[in-house]
Amino acid sequence: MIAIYPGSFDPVTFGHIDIIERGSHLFEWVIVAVLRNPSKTPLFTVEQRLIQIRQSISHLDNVEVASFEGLTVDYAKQRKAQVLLRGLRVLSDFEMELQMAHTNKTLSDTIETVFLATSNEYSFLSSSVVKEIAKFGGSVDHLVPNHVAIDINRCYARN
Ligand code: COD
Repeated sequence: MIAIYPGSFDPVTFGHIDIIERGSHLFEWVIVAVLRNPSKTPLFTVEQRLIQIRQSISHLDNVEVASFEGLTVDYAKQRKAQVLLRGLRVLSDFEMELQMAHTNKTLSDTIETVFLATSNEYSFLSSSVVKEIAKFGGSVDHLVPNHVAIDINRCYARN
């Protein structure tokens, strides 16, 4: 079974990587799909994020990293994926994720959303938290892979 793990990944964190690793044990093939969203101003370009994620998951041989535009379900159909993989951290995630899952179900009846609960140690972790800490000069070494921390520090050092 093929699963798509869609997201912004701006930047990828240990929380995302944990979901990817666990998803790779459950599904034959996992496609980490970075949305090209022209209405958002990300910290990293899609191309930078693709490189960051690829370096982070190079130890997994059934995971691919790609970008997509438009609706996630359309991309899933195009890639012949049956599952949308999503992570759940806190109750507020659940509300948003459930709404998204229901919306996607109305768009495609054949694609199911599967949720993985965050591992305890990453339950507080989000890309926004990482950016906030780095912006104010804190260390993010324990939250993202080393190559991503270097990219983030370079970004904020310039600003
Ligand atoms: N532990 C576990 N899971 C985590 C953690 C963590 N520490 N951090 C993040 N996650 C999970 C998130 O809950 C999410 O499931 C996933 O990782 C990705 O997170 P983000 O923040 O990088 O990405 P999102 O949630 O901003 O991605 C949103 C999409 C791009 C998937 C969504 O906007 C989308 O599908 N857009 C395309 C248009 C579309 O199809 N719209 C209709 C559906 S509403």
